[in-house]
Amino acid sequence: MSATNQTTTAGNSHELDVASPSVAIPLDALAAETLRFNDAGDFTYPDRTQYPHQWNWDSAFAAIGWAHIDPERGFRELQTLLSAQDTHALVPHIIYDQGAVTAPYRPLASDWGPIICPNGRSISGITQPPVAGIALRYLFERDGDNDCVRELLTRIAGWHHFLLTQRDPLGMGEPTLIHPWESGRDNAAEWDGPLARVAVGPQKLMRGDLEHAVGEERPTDTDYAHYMALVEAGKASRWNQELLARTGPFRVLDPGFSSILAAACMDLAEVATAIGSVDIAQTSRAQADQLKMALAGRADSAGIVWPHDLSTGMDLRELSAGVALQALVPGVSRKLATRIAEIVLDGPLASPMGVRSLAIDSHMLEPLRYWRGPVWSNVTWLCAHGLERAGLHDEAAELRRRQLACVAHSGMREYFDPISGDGLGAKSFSWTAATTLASLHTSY
Ligand code: 2M8
Repeated sequence: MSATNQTTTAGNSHELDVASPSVAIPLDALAAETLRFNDAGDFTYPDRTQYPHQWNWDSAFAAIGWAHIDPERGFRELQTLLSAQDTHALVPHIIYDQGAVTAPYRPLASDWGPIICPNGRSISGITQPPVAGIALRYLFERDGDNDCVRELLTRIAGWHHFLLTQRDPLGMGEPTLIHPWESGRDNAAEWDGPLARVAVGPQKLMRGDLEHAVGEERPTDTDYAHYMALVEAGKASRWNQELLARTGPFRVLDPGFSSILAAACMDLAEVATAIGSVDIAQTSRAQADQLKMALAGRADSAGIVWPHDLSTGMDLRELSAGVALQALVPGVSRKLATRIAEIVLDGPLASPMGVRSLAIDSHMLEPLRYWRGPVWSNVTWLCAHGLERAGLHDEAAELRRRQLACVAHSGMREYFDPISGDGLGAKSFSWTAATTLASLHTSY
């Protein structure tokens, strides 16, 4: 650990570069400062240098963080995100910031083709884990009078409907993901097989990420060639979402994404009930039930649901963070929640720093490479959130303790070495800060 990264007690004091590297500040102040540092006014950059646009699930986590500093600002974050909804009701994974002045992020807005959302901003053609519904309830419980709740509710309900209709042409009961980026866990080991079958064209590979990050900690050139081939395929179809989900080159079910969606549907139902929006409450509750049944219907004998390749009909049996996120499914059985708690606290996904992105005994494990080894604060927080809701309070508290110990050790980094806890990737990362605030202020 470098001298500027030295910490004292977990949750108390820390030294980390946000603006000035040598100033020790308390963890909650550091987290708040990190969000403010990345604040673009109406949305929060994941990290203003490396990711100079608005990302979907990053914004939802940021809103959860803003709930502890400035709930009004949190609602505005969700409004900015949801106002970028396209004509399908898809909420895009990236909303480009025309004013971004740093080195160009790739893919460029133009790489997606001429897709512009109704409010004139350039967007990507794919989506990301629908954490926004979880964030809306989180904010609502802290500032229920906000005028924009009803509109946000309607927009998120529209997005969930899109995911469970156009993105489920085969009637699986879960959305089909058409790009690994949609899972948010870009280079997760489970996507290697389906990705390898995607034909790669002759396009010249342009990467912006390596200007900011070490190659060993990022997806490989081969990954990127496939990612860009999928962007080309989507563009060629004019982002025909139903067609891509039915016959596209990459089609998977992700228990992580589906479980987040199930939790978001139930959270939406709670908010809708509270404000008397009966139709959305009923529909959202039914969607949460549908997802729960669909997941249970393809569980193995221990109740674990695996990622699934719709092109081959085969499960992708990699024990990853996506599998652990099943803790979020509303009404998850005590038995399954306990099994997941064992896996993330003592088993193959356990680390003193939180939840590993890939099992310690996987032959694909690369402890420093992005989503195939390191610990991520947002995943650890989501798992704790699910276990808490499932009634496993001690286990949830232990996960939060590890999450906070990790950031106390290394600051608001993007991801962390699962053994040493040393920080990796971007240095001032918004969702690390946001989920730190959420865990510091937890009172269930
Ligand atoms: C990472 O993904 C982007 C592509 O969307 C990238 O690597 O450039 C992922 O960690 C994703 O989950 C996250 O939303 C995004 C911005 O933080 O970065």
